[in-house]
Amino acid sequence: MLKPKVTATREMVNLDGLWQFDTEPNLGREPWAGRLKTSREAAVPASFNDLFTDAEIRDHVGWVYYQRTVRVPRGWAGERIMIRFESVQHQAAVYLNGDLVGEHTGGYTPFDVDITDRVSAGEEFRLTVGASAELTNETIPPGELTVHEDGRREQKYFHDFYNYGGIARSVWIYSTPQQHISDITVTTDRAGSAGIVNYTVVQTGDAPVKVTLRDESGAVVAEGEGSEGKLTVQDATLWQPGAAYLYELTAELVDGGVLDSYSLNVGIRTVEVRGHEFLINGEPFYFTGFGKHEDTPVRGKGHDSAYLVHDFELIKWIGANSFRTSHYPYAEEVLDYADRQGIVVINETAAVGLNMGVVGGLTGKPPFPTFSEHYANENTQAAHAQHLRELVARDKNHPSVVMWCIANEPASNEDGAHEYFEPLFDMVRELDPTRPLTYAAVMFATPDRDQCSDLADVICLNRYYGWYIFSGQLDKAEQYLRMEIEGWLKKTDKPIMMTEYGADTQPGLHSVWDSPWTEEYQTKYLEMNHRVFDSFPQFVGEQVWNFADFQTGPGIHRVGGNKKGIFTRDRQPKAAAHYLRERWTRAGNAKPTSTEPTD
Ligand code: BDP
Repeated sequence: MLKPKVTATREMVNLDGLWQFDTEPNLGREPWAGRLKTSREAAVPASFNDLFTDAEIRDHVGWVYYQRTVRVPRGWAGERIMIRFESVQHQAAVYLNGDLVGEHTGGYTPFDVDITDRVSAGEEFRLTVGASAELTNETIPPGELTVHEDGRREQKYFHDFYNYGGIARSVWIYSTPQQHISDITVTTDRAGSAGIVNYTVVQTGDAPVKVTLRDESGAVVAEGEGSEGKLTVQDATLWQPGAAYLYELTAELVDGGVLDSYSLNVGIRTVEVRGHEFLINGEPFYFTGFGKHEDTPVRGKGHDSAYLVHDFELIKWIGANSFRTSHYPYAEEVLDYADRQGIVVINETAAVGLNMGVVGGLTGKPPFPTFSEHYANENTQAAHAQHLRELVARDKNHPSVVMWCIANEPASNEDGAHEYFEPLFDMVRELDPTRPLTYAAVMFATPDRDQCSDLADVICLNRYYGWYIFSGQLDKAEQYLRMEIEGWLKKTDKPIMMTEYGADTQPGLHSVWDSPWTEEYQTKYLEMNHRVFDSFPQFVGEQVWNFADFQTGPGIHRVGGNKKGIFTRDRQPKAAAHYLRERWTRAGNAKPTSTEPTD
């Protein structure tokens, strides 16, 4: 799926800004497509929840409506005209002058609505977008929706981050020629010092295809003809972690003149799992960094370029080389930026909460089986598959993306998990044979209980020894963590990494003892984990939970949100940030070595 772009043959208009906004209680349960009669306006892109002071809006379960008028540029006569929604969380209904013209389920992947036959160049239309953040056991992420006898709707969900809703990313109208390029797929390889760029162009019609590859100075380094081909770049400059280099591939439909033209960035690099190593460009790579969230004050999950730049600056300041898009695909702008900044990304789906054991709490005893009619059933699996197709379609060309993470903490220890996941892993391997696959394994999925590790190329573990178990007892935590890793090494020779480990920390709280919640404890907890990781050559990475504190749903186990951030929600460093900075800066992209404990 091609991101809308201005090219020699394409134009676009951004629809971000203030839209009229209202919620269903004021409008009734029926789909609303009339004129909104309200003085309330909501910012786009942003989650709507934290914008207003009214609790009924913040916690509204059901549809909300956004509305504005849009004028089609007068020069677009005869063009194909589309609306691109980058993210409507989680279900969208799109109305044009009152008619339903598009629907989409899945809040973290984009969709298009073709409005060519419904609008005229130079004229205005009324655009209404319904958004519902409701989650059921058949959506990804899943949730539980109860409609009470009095009509009240109650939403539960099985992840701790707040279930924000609304139009979280940009909206565009854009034009393409009628005869156009509809998709481009690029994969890369190396042959000695040469770089190989394989491309496939999908188009409407059958105009001849011309492809040109330019380097960063704009010089043409390779050319091709036809909708499929292989370009060779002599003495290629590789895309490397921490040293991004991007070529520009331009595809053109040329029949007499240029009918359509589209350009995208290409990073030449290889990714491979060999034995217990994770290789980028044939070199062992050790992941350092974080699980993140798209989460900021007031905007909620709304994309924000200022936070994007600042977060990447902090990632570089702390010496990290990577992050995981926990627990859903991030805005496409984030991946574009990671491509340009040389930051490595593990791209995760929104499949978080496929785990009834987590509902069972620390006992891990599910109230009912996760993989059953009652919860993760055939329809859930179909929604998961659709989500994966949309994710790969959007992100397949990003050099920064080195691995797909199919789910976060699914009940991979329960019966039925393998049957549920195997077809999904097979499908993604077919869609993208170039990238390794993984899932982030929950703590109940110990080496003796996990049933899905054969499906993954890298064993990714989320472990909280020293926090949820043996909290304040770091010696015991270290012993048990070590024992578990040894168990994994007996079971598999695949690379292992920690995709989550962390301790809630209230900035400003201090103690000379091992007291949970203090800044000292967060650092000691990390040091303990690192001593264990550093002693196993099979360990290929560490991503701390979390980059920053983030908003959570209601519940007494969180104090003003999840506080496991190394930075606060407004991005100030806690003490552990300085410790990590020292460790990661020293290591670069190589495996770090432990320093002595700080006491
Ligand atoms: C893990 C989840 C993550 C939570 C974290 C925590 O993957 O989303 O925020 O625990 O409890 O189980 O902090």
